[in-house]
Amino acid sequence: MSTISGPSAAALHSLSPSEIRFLQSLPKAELHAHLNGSIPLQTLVELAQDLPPSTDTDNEIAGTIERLRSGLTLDEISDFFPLFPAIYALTSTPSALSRATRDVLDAFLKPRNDPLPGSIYTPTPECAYIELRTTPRATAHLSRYTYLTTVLDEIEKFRPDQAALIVSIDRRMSDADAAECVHVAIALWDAGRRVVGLDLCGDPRRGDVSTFEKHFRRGKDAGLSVTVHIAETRENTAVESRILLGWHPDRLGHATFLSREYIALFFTDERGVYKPCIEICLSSNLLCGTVRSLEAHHIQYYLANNHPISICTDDTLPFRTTLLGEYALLLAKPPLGLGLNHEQVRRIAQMGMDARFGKGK
Ligand code: 6MZ
Repeated sequence: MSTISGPSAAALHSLSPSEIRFLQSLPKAELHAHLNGSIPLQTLVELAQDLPPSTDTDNEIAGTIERLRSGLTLDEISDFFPLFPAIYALTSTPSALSRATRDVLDAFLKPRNDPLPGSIYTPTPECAYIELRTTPRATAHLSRYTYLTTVLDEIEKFRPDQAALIVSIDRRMSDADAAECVHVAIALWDAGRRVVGLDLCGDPRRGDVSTFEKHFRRGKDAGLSVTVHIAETRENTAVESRILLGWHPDRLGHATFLSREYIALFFTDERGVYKPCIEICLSSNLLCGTVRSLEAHHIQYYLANNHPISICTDDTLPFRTTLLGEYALLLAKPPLGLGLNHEQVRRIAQMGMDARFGKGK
């Protein structure tokens, strides 16, 4: 199976060679990519082959790989999160985590040969810059500190203007686990490692976001930037969004169901300058069923209101996409894409570059 076969594949296939070359030529920033959701399928297959047999996990791993191979369909967003225990079983040693991180970074930063399967387009990197995010896990083989240094060792093989790390806190975490993640993130940032921010992620139907406020404040006070997954589903959105916007995050992930009332209330401070960039993940939203169609997608509102956005992949493997594919969704004519013109797409790519946390590092 090609790595790209979701909604973005049809958009990409509909473009002319010169339109694809145009998209390839734009300097693009990938600001919302989860490490464990972006591992190439072939890497997962090989990591599974390397794993010693275990009756506890073998079936689950084989089943998850098969679902990913055959092109995952989801009935709703909560069907998405059960993919991760099997993937996590494959990335829980230092060597497997290094390998996975390396392959993810290579997929984004090394020239790709296959923007369209079977085509002969010039190999070009997916993006100029990536802020890869991941949730530090403590496993039998890794502490949270070692987890993050293992990932950072791979990230720091690239230049600072190419790759940086965002540390994710999963909203299903206990208070003590979240505190530890932030503590380690700050220690690494203070030590000059290439950590640039914190993220709040995880199943939006789980956890109480208010419990994380003190940890995110600590990170912000230490100098880290902050992004949060916000209003990804309709449930709890009003109460949660008010809490999360109160943290004044530097960027917002998804913001699908953010109400116009809150946008009016929060997106202008006394100087009228608080306009956090919205990380937009088109294929993710379509495949998780949180957005019905591109026509109904909240990107339309943000574009019409000249609000900064950044185009991102979220999880390339389950959403069967690439960053080029997500940009194809902007340029392709409706109903396959949004039908934006070259100048609009160029401006969107620039907005993503402008919203990097790692600009100063
Ligand atoms: C919320 C998501 C997500 O961190 O282990 N994750 N959280 N919404 C999404 N959109 C569909 N996609 C991924 O990568 C996997 C973790 O990222 C979060 C989930 O918590 C998932 O367990 P890392 O590298």
